[in-house]
Amino acid sequence: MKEKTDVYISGSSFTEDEVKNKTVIVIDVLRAGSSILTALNNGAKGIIPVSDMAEASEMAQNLDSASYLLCGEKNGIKIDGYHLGNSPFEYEEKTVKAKTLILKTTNGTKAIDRCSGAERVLIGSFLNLSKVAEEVSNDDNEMVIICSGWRQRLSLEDMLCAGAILHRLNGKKIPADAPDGAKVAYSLYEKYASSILSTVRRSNHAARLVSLGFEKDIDYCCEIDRIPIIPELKDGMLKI
Ligand code: 3SL
Repeated sequence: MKEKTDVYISGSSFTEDEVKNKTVIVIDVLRAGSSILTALNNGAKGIIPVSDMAEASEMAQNLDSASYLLCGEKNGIKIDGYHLGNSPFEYEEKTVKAKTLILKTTNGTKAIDRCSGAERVLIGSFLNLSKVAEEVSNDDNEMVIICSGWRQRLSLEDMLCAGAILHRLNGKKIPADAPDGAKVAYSLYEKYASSILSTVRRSNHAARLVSLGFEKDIDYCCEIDRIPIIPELKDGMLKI
């Protein structure tokens, strides 16, 4: 039973104590979570999520230069000197297979990093929606969902995805004593369940991505259950 599951609205809206010893699902639909799923599904060996560029360079220094790719964005755009940006379409098999990726993004990888004291850290997205719900339904730990959001603020697409996970876990009714965050996410999903893509397309972050030329990323990131795998953080690296 997951009736106590709380939902946090951004990567900075929780304390590290609030995730300690729990199973955490981190969501960043647009686009870090979706890129992580794509890269691992295309054979990347693992992904090291980092909070900033200094940490990324430090990680890179400890790896053989042929074995890793530096990946990430600043304000949605590939960082100068990095191999890849943060569009899932860049994470093709021919590029990422057998490579370790060091990934720095504005919100998603920071949120993941802040969960390092949790018992389990899983990546959830529309791309692996049913799989991640199934995984946590068999897990006895207390659970929380962290929406990465955008610069300490709520993102519609992440809350909607959190609601979709809760809907799969709770069925047609959320318990009366569920935390408010869970009720809000659940209700949002109930309202927009039949129009996920068009709803996400109207979100603030989708507008930002369209202005940068990444419109097709939005459609891709909203595909339900396209990649049924579970990335999990183990010793600082996301793997399947
Ligand atoms: O904030 C993040 O972690 C990114 O996913 C943002 S972007 O979609 O690459 O702009």
